[in-house]
Amino acid sequence: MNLAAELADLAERRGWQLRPAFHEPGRTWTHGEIHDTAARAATVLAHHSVRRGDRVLIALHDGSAWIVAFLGAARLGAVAVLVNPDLAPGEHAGLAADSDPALVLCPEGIADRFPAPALTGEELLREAARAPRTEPARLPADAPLYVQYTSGTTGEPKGAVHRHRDPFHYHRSTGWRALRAGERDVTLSISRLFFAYGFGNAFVFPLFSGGSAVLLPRRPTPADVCEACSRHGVTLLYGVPTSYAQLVAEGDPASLRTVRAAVSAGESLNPSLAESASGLLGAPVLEQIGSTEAGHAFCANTVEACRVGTLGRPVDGYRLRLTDKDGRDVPEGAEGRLWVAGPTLMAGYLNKPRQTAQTVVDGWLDTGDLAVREPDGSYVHRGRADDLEMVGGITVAPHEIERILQEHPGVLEAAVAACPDERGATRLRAFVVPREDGSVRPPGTEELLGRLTGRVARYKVPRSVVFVPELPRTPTGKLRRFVLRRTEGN
Ligand code: 3SK
Repeated sequence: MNLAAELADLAERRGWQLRPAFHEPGRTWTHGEIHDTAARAATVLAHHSVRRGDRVLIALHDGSAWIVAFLGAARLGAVAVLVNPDLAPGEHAGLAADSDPALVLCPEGIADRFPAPALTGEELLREAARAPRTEPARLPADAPLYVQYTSGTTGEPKGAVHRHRDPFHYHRSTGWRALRAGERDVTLSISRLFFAYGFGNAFVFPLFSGGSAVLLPRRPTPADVCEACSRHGVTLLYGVPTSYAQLVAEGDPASLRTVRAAVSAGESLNPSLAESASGLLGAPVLEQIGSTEAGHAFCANTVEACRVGTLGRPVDGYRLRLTDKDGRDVPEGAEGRLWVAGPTLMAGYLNKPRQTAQTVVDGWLDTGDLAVREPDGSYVHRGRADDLEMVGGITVAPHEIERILQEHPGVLEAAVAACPDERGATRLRAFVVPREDGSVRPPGTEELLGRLTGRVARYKVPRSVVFVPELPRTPTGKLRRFVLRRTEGN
């Protein structure tokens, strides 16, 4: 099989050629144009010495060149390495050293960061317009298709390898069964194409369902989201909790009327934020969880069944387990470490057999998350297993405290970290983003800390509260707690 060829055949069989596939500023590409240009882009890549099995590093901003580069590489049997174009020079050099690409596709002006020859997206599209089509390489279904780097909240990036067959499952279990993504849908994903979440949302689902996606070169602001929604009639919006918080503060409900469902991932979604975002959009906000190593979502709320405050149920084809510290299954209602088994677990981390063996054990992927299974089969996220703060020699799970702070209607987001006080001792400090849309009175320190009294042990009550406009996060929306820990003050 070959993913690029299968998608092109699907578009032909279903008569999608003239339907819009990708809207970028200034141009809409149809499904037919995308697949035809990709078949020609494969020839361009071959002219630039890319062979079956070689890697092609794609560090382009979201747009048609990204899509065509990915499908062109897949058609040849080459492996796309998906990289954030906005990384620092040393970070790009590190990923290129790890993945050893035969060719790099990157924006103008940064080619000298990479030892391999490079083309810009504009050059690829220009050369593809004149090139003949290349026949697809016939590959086994488990041939490697792409490498996606985990962004990581700390530590070195690891490249998860996924196969040609994996996107079929992403679409069947999440795109179709959870979201009913179809021909009439217009997608907007805050998460970029090089992330697992954005890749499924804005590349896989539209191509498998005959719908379309809006591709913006930069991560959209709330004003961009509103503009894209009114211009293109977006029906499926994919964001992270912070983007929904910003949209609630600044979004214009009239321009968001076409949204039929919104999805939130990357971090736990505070139920009061879910309610206000849902009120703004007039549509459900469906929380889900996935990972780069699993490829896409493995537990999700669906358009047919959504329970706010939960991650929903395992998506079709995936199984979940919760274990205690000795690896034994925990009973319903008890917190445990979350493992997932399913058809799209990564083939492994590139060049890292030891880390692969630590992460995938007997076909089960260690997600590093903590969760509880409820009687109705839904899962509730309880933070990261390694996300523990140490105060006075005692470990504290910040998630437990944050959940209570976030129950206050005037709190948009809250995070807790162990920070040094003026004497150098470590104290818990809460960082709170107040809701500033005028709908509720902002909370005071006493009031917030008072909510914790009696609900958590005294040593878990933060010594101070700092009000901040936003929390430091990775581009996928995960909290960078280590940045908070470095904050000085009382
Ligand atoms: O970050 C997540 O939880 C996620 C959700 C859906 C798909 C992919 C990812 C990484």
